[in-house]
Amino acid sequence: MQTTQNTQAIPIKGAARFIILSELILPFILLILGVLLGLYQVLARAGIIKSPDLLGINYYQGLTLHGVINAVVFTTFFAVAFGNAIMMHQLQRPLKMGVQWASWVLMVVGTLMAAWAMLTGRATVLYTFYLPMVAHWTFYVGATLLLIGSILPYFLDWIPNTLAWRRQNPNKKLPIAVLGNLVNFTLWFLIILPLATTVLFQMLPLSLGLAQEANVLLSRTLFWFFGHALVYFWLLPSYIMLYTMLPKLAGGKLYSDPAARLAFLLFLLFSIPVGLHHQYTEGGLSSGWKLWHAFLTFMVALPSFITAFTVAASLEHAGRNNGAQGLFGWMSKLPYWSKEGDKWLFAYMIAGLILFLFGGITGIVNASYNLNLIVHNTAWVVGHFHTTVGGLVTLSFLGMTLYMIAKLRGVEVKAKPLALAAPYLWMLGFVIFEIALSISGLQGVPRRSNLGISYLDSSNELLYRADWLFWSHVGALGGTIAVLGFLCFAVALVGTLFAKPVKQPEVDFPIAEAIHEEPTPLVINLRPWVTATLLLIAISYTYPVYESMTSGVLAKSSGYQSIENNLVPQSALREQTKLP
Ligand code: HAS
Repeated sequence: MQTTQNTQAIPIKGAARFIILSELILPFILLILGVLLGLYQVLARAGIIKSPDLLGINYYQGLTLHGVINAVVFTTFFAVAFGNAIMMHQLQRPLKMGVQWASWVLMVVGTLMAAWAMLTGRATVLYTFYLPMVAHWTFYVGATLLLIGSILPYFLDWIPNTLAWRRQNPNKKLPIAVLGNLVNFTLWFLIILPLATTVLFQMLPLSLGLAQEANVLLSRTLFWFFGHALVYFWLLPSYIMLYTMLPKLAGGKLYSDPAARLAFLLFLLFSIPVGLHHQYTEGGLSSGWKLWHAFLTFMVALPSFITAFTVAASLEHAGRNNGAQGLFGWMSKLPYWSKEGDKWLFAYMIAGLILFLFGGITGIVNASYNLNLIVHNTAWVVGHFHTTVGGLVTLSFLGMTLYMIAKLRGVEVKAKPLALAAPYLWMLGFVIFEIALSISGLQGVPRRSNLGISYLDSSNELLYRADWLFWSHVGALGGTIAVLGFLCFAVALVGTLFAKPVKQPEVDFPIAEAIHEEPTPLVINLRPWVTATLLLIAISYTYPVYESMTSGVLAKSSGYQSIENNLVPQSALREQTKLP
């Protein structure tokens, strides 16, 4: 089979250009609010802001907006925009505009509905939104429209285009980026199904008053069926960039084409049957099944270890190409600060990779059944996800957003020094934040708590914990540095957005060639992988779902009192959160 990575730029104009550009710009506008609310969170948690709300947005409402905008809306829009562009580029086929418009309208309307519900305090349910918390129906319908809109291109545009490409190129391997993107959206489709089940049959009826009760355990099991694989839906676009673009940006080649394909296929296999690792402490599920999911969670780290090796080998190759000597000399011959051409994009990926080292180590700790009992629901977990989704994922998405906007507008990236400083400030900020939150977590600092009006309020004799103060302040410092990085990025992005075009708009990516391209049947035939994936999901989830249905606790039992709390007006909520 021949190699197939397309490296030709494709001219783009009209509706296709508008759709991809707006799918990048709209979430970026929301992201500004999401990041600023993140700053409020970290300052409130450190007790630097001592208030139950900021500008009328209370702590939990802000936390919900921060999580939903940053982790759900920004990532979903980006995945679709990037998927559209990479499929066009690698298959050299136009997008199907009817499908794209339908997808765009559904995603935008859905986002606006959910944003309205959150901003008006009708959906203060955090980004995980599982029962027993209940939001206004517009939140669920909005989220559903966003998800349906995001999956349409996969079924009605990318799959038909891939099949047409296959017919024209029977002897060529699917380009790696196409494989990665299709794996990602296959995963997306499979995990939307359990989420839709709990949203449509449990949450929405409760919210509309059509049902009075729901099985909370079942809802959570279905949510985490979706919820952990969701993190790989965020991660895989970054991995596509690491495998297909980073080696070229660094000045070299991808070390191994089959290793890249194997990593994506292993994600398909292992991303889903691991959800119970979020429920180790949850009663009603037997420990044998939790242990099985713990085992599979270690397996899902395998493709990331493969990636660490393959990316490091590709970077070593690039460093030696750039003239490096000795065992580790290659590390100093990479274009960390290069402003030449598109090489500035390297900074976003390498800074993300360094953060991901922390995210990976903390993830393995989380996965360990016994260690998880120490860190669960503490600040430790917050550190973990700010170096994974907040680290590699956000940095690569931001860098690629800037890169794609420049190409789609036919302009040069503006304020390159700021664009280059941004990822390193973000990285520095979140390394500090991660260390601080990990230590805080081990001290027992809870996550999702407004510490400023509770444990870190010195006037509160009952709760005050002076020993939590130092690391919370260090965390606030880290968060503030990261927000500074974001502001640098925002200046470069806005400059690029309004710069005068100097060339034809195009879709173009710096796609690397591979050093090793040996034919490897294991990673070419997709059918066994899909079959094994469905089988493993069935084995891992049949009994836990049955157990949840038979031993789940109902939402109105005495352990859960918050359903009404989430539907009360803001003024009443504020009264309730006031401490004596
Ligand atoms: Fe996680 C909780 C386990 C990866 C996101 N995770 C979360 C939550 C989020 C999240 C958002 O087992 C919180 C959910 C909530 O709100 O409750 N996670 C893992 C494991 C991995 C992992 C085992 N997580 C991610 C990724 C995320 C993400 C990726 C987002 C994108 N996570 C857990 C568990 C929990 C959890 C438990 C529940 C905790 C609890 O109790 O609530 C693994 O996939 C990680 C594997 C990663 C590696 C790292 C490989 C390193 C690489 C970098 C190489 C660097 C180079 C640079 C080459 C093994 C690829 C070279 C440098 C030069 C200078 C040249």
